[in-house]
Amino acid sequence: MLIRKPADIRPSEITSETNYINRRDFIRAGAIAGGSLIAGAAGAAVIPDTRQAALSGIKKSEFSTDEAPNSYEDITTYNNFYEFGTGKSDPFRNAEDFKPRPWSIDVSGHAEKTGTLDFEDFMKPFDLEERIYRMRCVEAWSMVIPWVGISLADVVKHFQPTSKAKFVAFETLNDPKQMSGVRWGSLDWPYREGLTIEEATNPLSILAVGIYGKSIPNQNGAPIRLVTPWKYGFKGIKSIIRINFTSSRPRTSWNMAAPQEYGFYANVNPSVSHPRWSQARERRIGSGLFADKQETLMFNGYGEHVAHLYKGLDLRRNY
Ligand SMILES: Nc1nc2c(c(=O)[nH]1)N[C@H]1C(S)=C(S)[C@@H](COP(=O)(O)O)O[C@H]1N2
Ligand SMILES: [Mo]
Repeated sequence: MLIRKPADIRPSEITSETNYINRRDFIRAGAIAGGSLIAGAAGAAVIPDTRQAALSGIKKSEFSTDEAPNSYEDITTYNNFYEFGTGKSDPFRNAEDFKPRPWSIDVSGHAEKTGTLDFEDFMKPFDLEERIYRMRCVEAWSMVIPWVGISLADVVKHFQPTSKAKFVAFETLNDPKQMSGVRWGSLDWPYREGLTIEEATNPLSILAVGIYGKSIPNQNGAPIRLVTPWKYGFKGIKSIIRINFTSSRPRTSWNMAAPQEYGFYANVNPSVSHPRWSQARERRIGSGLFADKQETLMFNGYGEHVAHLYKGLDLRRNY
């Protein structure tokens, strides 16, 4: 985000990304179907990555938007995941061999239940839900993503935080062997994020483990990542290995990197500009290169569920 502004994303770059995808999926489709998909010439729809496992027992949610979701292609090829590079198509290309299993999550801090859990054991107590949410990146682009996830409020309650726990801190895996981007100093690794306990237990907050009914692809934060749809996308920390209940506000990656540009709260707010660009409007990915930008909504349109969390807080100072 420090590195490139939305205006720097040129149409030529998007074209070359599309060509790349068609080439890769052409090769993959050939391997699966013995080359019988030759008719899928340039410009054809990309074949979704069939290696993702289908998830079952997914409940619908009243919190889902009825806006049209972005395509699987948009959601899995236009990403921010600096551990795999800073370009939008880098995570798609560089995370292919990343191993999201076996995986364990360490739960620590002010809670009755703590310890290191295998991913499968971590997941067991919780129900899978579909949550179709808008996602607004601080770089002024947005998508609609049909996540599959578990309620973060359920997760927090399960571990029984004590009265000392005021925040929940998260950390991403930091593995230079698997993540080519962490060999570079683009951020101070590991990627870190955090929420207040009230934010973490808001019904909108989820830990996502899937997209479009299948397990979440590596580039989107496999095997588990945070989603808080009223906040800028950078709060949605990917590939989580650590959850820590803390009494003081945890340090968070983009706030550490540029505190005058990225705050702790990072609530979507069209009236507070980024120092280098306006946040009043956003480009919906997939709407076409010449589509008008759309208006950005306060709390990304989720105010009825979250505005009460910030009563009495000056949202211009506490950005
Ligand atoms: N570990 C980690 N998590 C991350 C990031 C990152 O670079 N590293 N980028 C963030 C940003 S800026 C955004 S907009 C979202 C993008 O999520 P998506 O690629 O699944 O759309 O992931 C967030 N989570
Ligand atoms: Mo972002």
